[in-house]
Amino acid sequence: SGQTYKSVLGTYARHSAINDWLENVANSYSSIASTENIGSTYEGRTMKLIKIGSDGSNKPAIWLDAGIHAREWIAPAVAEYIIDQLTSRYASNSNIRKMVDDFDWYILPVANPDGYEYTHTNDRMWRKTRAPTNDYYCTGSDPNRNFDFHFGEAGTSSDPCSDTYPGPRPFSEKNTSNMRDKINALKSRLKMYLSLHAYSELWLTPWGYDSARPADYIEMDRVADIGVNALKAVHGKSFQRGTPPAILYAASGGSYDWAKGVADVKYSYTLELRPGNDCSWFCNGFVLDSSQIIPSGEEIFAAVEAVVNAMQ
Ligand code: ING
Ligand code: ZN
Repeated sequence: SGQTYKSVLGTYARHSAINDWLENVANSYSSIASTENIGSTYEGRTMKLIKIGSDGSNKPAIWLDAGIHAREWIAPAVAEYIIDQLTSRYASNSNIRKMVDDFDWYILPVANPDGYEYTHTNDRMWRKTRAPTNDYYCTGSDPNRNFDFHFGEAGTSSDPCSDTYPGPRPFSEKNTSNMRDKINALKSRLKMYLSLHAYSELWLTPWGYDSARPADYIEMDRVADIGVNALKAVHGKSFQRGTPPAILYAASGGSYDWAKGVADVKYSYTLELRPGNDCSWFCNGFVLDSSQIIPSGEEIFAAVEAVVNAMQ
């Protein structure tokens, strides 16, 4: 009725359309949802966060971000699915009502808006930010190497032209420093930090920087196991769980390592969404048909619900 916005659900939408849709969700479900601009990017785009939670002060909180890497389009689309589930089904589904009554959810669906837009307009395979480096010919730092925890160690390159260039210094990128400031403001309430990436179908436990294990690794792994089992029950996908050095590659300065190691968020995971590594040489895992968005959203939402219920 007179709505001029277009739903982004099930599509790979542009950043401005996603921001407009977030405003519409907040207006449509204003008793449980509100948006907040956590800052702007190098190119001046607004980083819009949606908070979903029913009334109550000092509630435990969950953070979820997606799209730190520009080309991983499935991740923002799945974050949008989760936002829609938590809001549109709050009134009718008792499990969802409990999730929103018990926790405040802070969801940032596009954590690297400049890079994301660049993948729509110029280079589908762009990964990094779009801020200049000290090399005139090479743009962008890897935002998932730019956090201030073991900065510039494993899995990084000092070459600004590299896709894993961590930046000149920790939090040199506006999108990561905006995330830092908001997470720090919430941090005593944050019980879980989730970061959506793609691809390979992995549930990554801390740490990413090194094969050292956190003191509570057994508990991290227990809850991750509950997540991958709930995920598999939806469409049969088997996500492998483990630390990046054990099942992928070591990489330092990642957001989830910082969330656990510095912001002290106990449960911290990075998820690598669909597709798996089973496509052959002619397919590109970052280019996933949009028919996969809703099934991916369904399985990830079930997993998120399960891990939130499993936290101690
Ligand atoms: N993968 C992640 C990356 O940033 C990762 C994997 C995350 C490793 C966090 C270590 C720590 O390289 C993708 N696809 O981006
Ligand atoms: Zn990524």
